[in-house]
Amino acid sequence: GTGKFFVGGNWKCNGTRDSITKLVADLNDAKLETDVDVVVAPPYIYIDQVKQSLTDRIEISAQNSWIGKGGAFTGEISVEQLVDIGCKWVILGHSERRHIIGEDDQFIGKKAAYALSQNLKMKAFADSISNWTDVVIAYEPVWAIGTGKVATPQQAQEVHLAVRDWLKKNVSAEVASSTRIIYGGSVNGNNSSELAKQEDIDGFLVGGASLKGPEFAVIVNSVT
Ligand code: G2H
Repeated sequence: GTGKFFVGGNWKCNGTRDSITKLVADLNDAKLETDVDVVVAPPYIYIDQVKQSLTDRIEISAQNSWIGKGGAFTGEISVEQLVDIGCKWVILGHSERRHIIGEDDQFIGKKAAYALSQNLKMKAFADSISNWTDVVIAYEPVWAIGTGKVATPQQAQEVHLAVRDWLKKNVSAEVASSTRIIYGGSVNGNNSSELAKQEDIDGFLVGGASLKGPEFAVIVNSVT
């Protein structure tokens, strides 16, 4: 693996004030290994609630951001607003936004460039990146997303290595060796430790299993 492990919880469009209160309490109670970066991504409207109540040990991500500065863009949330409310990260280019909402490479690339320009870090694949230090790449095979069908450690390793080779050829050897490449797609408390043993898997983006605090903690602690 490369550098510090990274485990993100992508809550997607789930939760209520009550369920999130419970989830935050469970996360605050969990004993998390120190050597892992831990981030959770609540729905926009609960970010402030989570920021007010969650331990500083866990950083907060948004699940999306607008492509540029805020203004007359009904229904959108700007990077500046996310930074203002205490968000450190944003997930961009998730396949649900590509396939269901129709975002394409160009649109995602614009968002990525703008988010990075405002010092929001990113977990996503994207073009238009000049500073890779703040980028985490998530590989999620579409057939593994929310299906309960996880990639085998060998399958995931093969793709992570290919992504790293791509970075080496297209960006630089240094970026290839320092950028964290995390796996997503039906990761749970039973399969995370085998996956984490693979050389090129540097952490996880967890969906369904991140909605259960104790299980999410098991995943965080399984990577060390
Ligand atoms: C894949 C993943 C997290 P899940 O999208 O982004 O979700 O773990 O539910 O497959």
